Amino acid sequence: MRKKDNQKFGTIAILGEINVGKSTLLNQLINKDISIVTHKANTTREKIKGITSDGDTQIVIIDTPGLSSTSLRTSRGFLSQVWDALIEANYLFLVVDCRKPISRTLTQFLDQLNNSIVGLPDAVLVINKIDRCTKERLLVKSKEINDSFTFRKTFMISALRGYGVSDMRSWMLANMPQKSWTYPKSKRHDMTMQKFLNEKTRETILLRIHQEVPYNLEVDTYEIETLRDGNIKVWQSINVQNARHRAMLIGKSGHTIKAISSSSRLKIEKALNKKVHLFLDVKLKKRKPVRMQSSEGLF
Ligand SMILES: Nc1nc2c(ncn2[C@@H]2O[C@H](COP(=O)(O)OP(=O)(O)OP(=O)(O)O)[C@@H](O)[C@H]2O)c(=O)[nH]1
Ligand SMILES: [Mg+2]
Repeated sequence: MRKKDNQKFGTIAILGEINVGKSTLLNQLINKDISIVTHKANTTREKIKGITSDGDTQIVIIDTPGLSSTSLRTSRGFLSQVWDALIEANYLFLVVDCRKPISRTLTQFLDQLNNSIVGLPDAVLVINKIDRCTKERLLVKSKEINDSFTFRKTFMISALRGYGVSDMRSWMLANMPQKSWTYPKSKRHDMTMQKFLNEKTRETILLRIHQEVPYNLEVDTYEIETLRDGNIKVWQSINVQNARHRAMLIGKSGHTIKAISSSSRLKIEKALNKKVHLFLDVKLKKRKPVRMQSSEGLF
C-alpha cells in the first residue's frame, strides 16, 4: 500500500433508471466485468461494489439496481440498497440514456433528492449512450436535466464504447478526499466466489431465454470443489416458483438447460482462467411472499 499520508479514498454511487448502462459503466471504470449486463430491464438486483486503485487514489464504485416507478414506490429491499449506497458515497453519479425523455420516475427521484433533509453527496450527471444520439440532442438533454437539479459536473459518454470514460476517470481521481485506503491495491470487487458464479449463470439465463424471464428466479451455488489440478467443480440450482418456469428452463429433452450450462461454464472458465465442471439443476422452490411497502418515500 502507498504511504498513508498521501492517500486519497472515496466512494461513488451509480444510480439511474433501469437499462441506462449503469453496470456497463461500472465495468468500464474498473476495467473488469464484474456486474452483469444484458439488454433486459432489471438486470442488477443487488448493489455491487467495484474497486479501482490508481497512483495514490482508491475509489469504490457502487452499482445499484435500476430506478423504476415500481421499485421507487414498493420495494423495501430496493430502497435500502439505494439509501445505503447514497449514505456511503462522496459522489452520486446519475446515469441517463440520451435517447430517453425525462420520465416521471426520474423527476420524482430528483424531487426527493432536492427535498431531502439528509445530507446528500455531490451529484454528477452522466449522459450515456452518446453513440446513439446527435450533438443537438445531447445539449437539449443536458439543459433539461440541469434545469431540474444542480449537478457539480456533466459528462457525456458511451459506457459501451468507452467514449469519454477516461476524462471521467481523471476527474474522479482528482476529486477524491484525502483519506486512507480501505482495501489492498489488488482488490477489485467485494463479491464472494459464490455470488460471482450465481451472477454469471443468471446473466446466461437472461441472455438465452427469449420469453419473459421469471423475476423471482434465483441462482444458488451450493457447492464448489477445488480439484488437485486447481480446476473447479461447481454445483448450482436455479430456483423458480412455478412448474411452467421450470419446464421453460429445462426445455424439450433438457436442451435449454444444457445450453445454459455450457454457455455459463465457458464464461466462468474465461473469467477465472481455469477449467470448470458445472452441474446445474432447476428446482421448484416456493418462497414466502415478501411483504411489500406502500407508497412510503425514500427520504
Ligand atoms: N449503444 C449503447 N448501448 C449501451 C451503452 N451502455 C450500455 N449499453 C447497453 O444498454 C443495455 C443495458 O446496459 P446495463 O449496463 O445492463 O444497464 P443497467 O442500467 O445496469 O440496467 P439495470 O441493471 O437493468 O438497471 C445493454 O444492452 C448494454 O450493452 C452505450 O454507451 N451505448
Ligand atoms: Mg445493471
